[in-house]
Parts: sequence; structure tokens; C-alpha cells
Amino acid sequence: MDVSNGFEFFEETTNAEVESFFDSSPPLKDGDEIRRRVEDFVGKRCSPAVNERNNKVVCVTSGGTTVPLEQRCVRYIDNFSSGYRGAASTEYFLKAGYSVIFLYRRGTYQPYCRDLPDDPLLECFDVLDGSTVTVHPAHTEKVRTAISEHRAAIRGALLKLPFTTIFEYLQLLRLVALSMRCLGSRALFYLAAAVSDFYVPWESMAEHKIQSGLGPLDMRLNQAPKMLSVLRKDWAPAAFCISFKLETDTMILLKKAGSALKKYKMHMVVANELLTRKDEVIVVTESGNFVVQRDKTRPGADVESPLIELIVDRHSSYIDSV
Ligand code: 9Z3
Repeated sequence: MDVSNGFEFFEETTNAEVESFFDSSPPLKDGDEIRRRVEDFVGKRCSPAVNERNNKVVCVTSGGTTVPLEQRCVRYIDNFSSGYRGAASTEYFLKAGYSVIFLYRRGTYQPYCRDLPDDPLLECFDVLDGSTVTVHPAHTEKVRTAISEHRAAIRGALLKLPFTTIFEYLQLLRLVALSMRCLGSRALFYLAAAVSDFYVPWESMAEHKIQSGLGPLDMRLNQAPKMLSVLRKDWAPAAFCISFKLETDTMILLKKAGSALKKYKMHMVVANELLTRKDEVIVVTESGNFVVQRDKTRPGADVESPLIELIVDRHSSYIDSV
């Protein structure tokens, strides 16, 4: 699906392509309500009355987007991402004092719930005497932490917005980015979601389930408009922007990350390889590359902790420099 080797051969995304993508996308369900919630959340942090420098907001994107093959969708193409990176990073950004807009794929990992078993309801809870629900002793601490930290976060500083398709994701990203403009350099984009490179335009998509038994299926996928440059240029030009580059071939990873940095004018590109992504990432910047590793001597330590530490530091310098 991600024919990453090919994308450099495509022309720059034009404004017309961007407009046509949004014009033909099915509108967001509850779009007005989502806009109201985002503007309310960001508006509180834009006001000059609040302590400016400490009022930083990050949009963390997480999970993969789908490309539906039918309007009444039965089949779709998916991009790999468990959402672990986004969920863990959200926790560290909150800890560092950021407000977080967590734009996530429905059904993927959630902040504070990463360590719960796969089937938390059935594995964490017990029913005593046929009526009282209790937490299984082996999971009490995890459940307590998940509930209390999550509750504290959503009370003030965490706004969660779910997506499934590439149409929903890009409309939400645009909505959030335009709202975050008022934050200037205090806005940070941490784009860890795995976004489809190809899609079927809504108007050329079959309405009903594609029928089988008619021989091979021929399908033409369009190149998805590259919204990273639009985000940088038009939506939130003063924001600090970090994108991710995923490859399975380490030989081309750094080259691809370097060209994404230049092409989309990112402030950082986090390069990772599929199999080692939980142990190591390489942060590619104009002033050089930084290898960030999980501390293997500490059980349970993850790579997101030192990664977010580095990013918070660089973002602060960026705020001071503009
Ligand atoms: C990433 O590279 C993320 O780090 C992962 C995280 C998806 C690998 P998990 O969710 O994994 O913890 O399981 N995200 C970006 C992937 C991507 O598709 N990037 C595009 C590309 O590489 C640019 S938007 O071309």
C-alpha cells in the first residue's frame, strides 16, 4: 500500500488538488459539534490572559487511516499502526505540561490504558456474591492509575477526537490546525498517524458492496494529496511540526526522512523501522541526527519517554527563537 519509494517522483500537491479532496470528501458527522469543542479547548489557551509561554498545545495523531473501497463500506485498505506511540507520547506531553488534542484511530491504544490486558473488562474485574463488582488484585494498581490519571487529564488538558477513514482524518487535522493558528509557535504537531498514500475519490467509489465472481478486480487508486506541506504553509505556519517516517528497509530510511524534512519543511522527522520502532528512533533535523533509544536496563521503559523529553526541549528553544 505504501509505495514510499515512489513518492518523490510525484509533483508537489497543488491547491486545486487539496480543494478538490476536501470538496469531494463526505462531510464529518457531527462536524459542527467537533468544531465547537476544538475551538473551546484551544480558545482557552489562546487568550492573552493566561501565562503565555507555558500554555503549549500539541496535536498528537495516532493510528492508521483507512481507505474505503465502497461508499457503504464493507471493504477497506488499512495502514499499519497500533497507536501505542501516540498514546504513550500523549501521556508524556501531558506530564510535561502540554494540553493535548489526541487525534486517534477508533479502536487503537489509548493514553493510560496501554498496560491493561487485551480484554480489560473480563480480565481486570470480578463479580463477588453474584452482585458486587471488584477489581482483581493482580490488576488493582494498573486500573487505579489508568482511571485516576486519565480522569485528571480529560478534566482539563486532553481532548480526544476519533477517526477511521482518511477523509475523516484529514478534515479533522485541518479543523484542528486552523484552530491552533492563534497559538503561534506554542502549537506543536506530532504526526505519528500512519496516513494512506493512495485513496479512492469518493465520487468515483462504488456505492454498494463490490460483487465477487466477476474475475480479477481492477481498481485505480489516486495519490493522496500531501497535506504536510499545506499544514506548514497555510494551516499553521508558525507551529513546530514533527512528522514520522516509517520504512521496513533500513538502507533507505534516513534518506527518505531527510527528503521529507526538506520537502515538507518539517522541524523534525522521526525515522523508525518497523521491527525496531519500540527500541530506537532517529530524530532527523537540519542541525543533525539524534539517536533516541529505550533504556533497556529499566524494565518497562519506553522510547517515547526520552523522545518527548528531546522534543519538549527543542520546542521550547523554538518558542524562544521566534
Ligand atoms: C510512524 O512511523 C509511527 O512511529 C508508527 C508507530 C506508526 C510506526 P505504533 O502505532 O507504531 O506504535 O504501532 N508513523 C508514521 C507512519 C507513516 O505512514 N508515515 C508516512 C511515511 O512514512 C508519512 S505521513 O511516508
